Amino acid sequence: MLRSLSAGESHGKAMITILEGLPAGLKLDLFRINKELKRRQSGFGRGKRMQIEKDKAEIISGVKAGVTLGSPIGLSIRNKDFSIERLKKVICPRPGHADLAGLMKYGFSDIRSVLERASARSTVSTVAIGAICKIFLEKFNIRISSKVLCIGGETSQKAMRRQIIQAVKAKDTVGGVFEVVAKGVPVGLGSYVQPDRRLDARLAGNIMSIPGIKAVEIGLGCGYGVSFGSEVHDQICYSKNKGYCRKTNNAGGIEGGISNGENIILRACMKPICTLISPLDSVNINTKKLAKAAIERSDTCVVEAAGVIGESATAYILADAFLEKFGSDSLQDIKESYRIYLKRIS
Ligand code: EPS
Repeated sequence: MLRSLSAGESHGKAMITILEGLPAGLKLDLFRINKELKRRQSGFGRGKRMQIEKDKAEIISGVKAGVTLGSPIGLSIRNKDFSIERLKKVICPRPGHADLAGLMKYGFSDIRSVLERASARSTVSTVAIGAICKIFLEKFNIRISSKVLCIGGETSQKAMRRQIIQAVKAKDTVGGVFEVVAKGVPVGLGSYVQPDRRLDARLAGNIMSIPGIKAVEIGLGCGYGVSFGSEVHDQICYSKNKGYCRKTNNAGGIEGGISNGENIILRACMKPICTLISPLDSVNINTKKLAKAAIERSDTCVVEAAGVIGESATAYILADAFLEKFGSDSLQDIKESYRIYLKRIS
């Protein structure tokens, strides 16, 4: 079973994360991990922090001569903007962020104490461990990608870009929808025997844990709500060379909480970033008087980056489910276990 823990504030010394449960014998490519981190920083509409940080992971533990030991993998990504002790106090909570709820929950007098950890900067850790999980999954020809489906309701590249430019001009922000697809996933990951073992529940939960995500769909998603069963359930077929297959994939590769061998397809909605340069109404937490929300350096649109983070969140769950089914001590044993399984089901 995979376990991970992350720590670090947006303007603290570093973002650190530990990934426990990966097998021994996996060659880790640091260049590949850093390439994923660079993808996270990209996208039209990203903010000025992305010009400051050049996120690179430093492997602290769990690896010898570039190969995993089966012990916890510790990673550190330093913050070039290490300024937490000298940043100004924040006293007007931003609608949509953790500011007010966090202030009340933890009893702070400065919203900065909330936003430092609530910041989307924490997704650096998600992508660092997600990159490692991708490297593991690719040993079994499982590959994960993402694409932006819409921004501000527009779906063509040109119109999406126009929406972002319009948001910049209006000192506003804009959200959208991205899709993650996992190919090569074998039938049999996850299980219906317990709610917390259902693969769809685990995937949806991990995608939903990305800051700013407000909806997750699998396959046809809410489309099922406006259809008859005869229109949407994926009819089953069989062929000598492919074995069991489906004529359609409305289920998005998961039935009964178990991967069914089709592509796993997820869609998620990333809300518009909460910091607006033309701020919304809020309340000064000291005077309780009406005030404009705080303005923090931020992005105009992060939907493309959210797709990259969504890939990592998906990779983590699929790697966890894969290890749960085929063992997790050594890559060599897992490969043998997988070979025997594929032979049996074919
Ligand atoms: C981000 C880091 C943050 C923000 C942004 C994304 O850095 P800073 O606050 O120093 O600019 O730019 O965070 C948010 C959009 C948010 O709402 O928390 C990052 O690394 O992705």
